Amino acid sequence: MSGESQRFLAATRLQPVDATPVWFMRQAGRCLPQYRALRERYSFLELATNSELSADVTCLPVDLLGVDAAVVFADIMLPLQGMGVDFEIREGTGPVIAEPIRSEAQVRDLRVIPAQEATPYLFPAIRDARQRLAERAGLVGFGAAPFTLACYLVEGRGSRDYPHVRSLIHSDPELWGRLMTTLTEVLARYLTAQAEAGADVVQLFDSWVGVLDRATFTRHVAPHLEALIRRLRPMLPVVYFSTSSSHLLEAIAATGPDGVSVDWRLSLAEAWPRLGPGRFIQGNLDPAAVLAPWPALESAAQEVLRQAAHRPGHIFNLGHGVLPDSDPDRLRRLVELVHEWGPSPAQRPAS
Ligand code: 1CP
Repeated sequence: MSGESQRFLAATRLQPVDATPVWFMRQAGRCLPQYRALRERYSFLELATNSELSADVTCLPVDLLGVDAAVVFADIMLPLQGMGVDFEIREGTGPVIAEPIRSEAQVRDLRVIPAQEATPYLFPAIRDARQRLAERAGLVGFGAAPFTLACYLVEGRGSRDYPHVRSLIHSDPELWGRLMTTLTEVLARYLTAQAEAGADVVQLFDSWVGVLDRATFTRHVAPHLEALIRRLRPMLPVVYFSTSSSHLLEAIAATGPDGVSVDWRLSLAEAWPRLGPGRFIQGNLDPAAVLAPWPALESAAQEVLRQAAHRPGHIFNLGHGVLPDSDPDRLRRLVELVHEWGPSPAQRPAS
């Protein structure tokens, strides 16, 4: 086995690994002092739209934490830059859309242009990071899933339960469908271009899908998700992430992702059979456990590994992003713990 990218990629193919691969969502842009120092000098968007700095930040956690995969330093909102949607990333709040998209005319005016024109800085950053990482780590490209991008567009900013979004689905399902079709096309282009630039897998972040009931998800969201996944899968593995969505798990699996990232609310032992055979699983330590004293963190991490039970296709991760107050030394120690947990049974020498 020649390197950690092999370990990560082997797990996405459900092949035996020498140790469980591990990376952390939001590992680049939150708790690392080196990232914070860069943020003193540049805004988030200045960093993300500068190919060289973006590649630097992408690679930081591999050097500092020893993780087996890097996640491209970008954001789920970036494709909106090519759609003619004005937004800002506000400190402490996150994305804010200048004029939330709720009318027929606004949906009609959304532009669909080639990804290279919409986000030209991103693809050189991916090519550069891919080259710098070489065999040391896999490279995870990402975008929002269509529903979560629609959440920001329609609601205008993050929300606890997205009432305007749910109301639009029910009051004008036809307009909702058109919005989702447009977003699916934009995301297919955006993620295809990431695959072509050198991403090894792509992750679809559907952070807020848990606000939907199963019937609404199945009827108004799943067909678009399935169409997006179908476009991407011939090129590379697709992993789907969501939170508070255990009521949707079977419906999510039916949309066809290669892997599913599960949050901490559901144990891996319970999630695995519900997702069915042939999928890799990422997860699912509670990010808040990283803030606890080491013995508590250690036992919480061991519990996740026990639940995974060396099934082929486990990639250790948190159940949601790294919390900003996490100590990087803790994360580094956590990576060591996961790697020391031991190889999958197929790789153990016969005794
Ligand atoms: O390690 C990394 O930071 C990797 C790059 C990355 C990723 C994977 C960023 C940079 N954002 C994301 C994904 C992302 N962005 C998600 C999905 C994951 C999740 O649920 O956490 C979501 C919902 C967003 C939207 C977004 N962008 C938020 C969340 C706001 C909310 O409604 O809760 C925020 C704060 C941003 C801005 C942003 N994106 C990334 C960074 C580093 C930042 C913060 C900028 C800063 O103030 O420094």
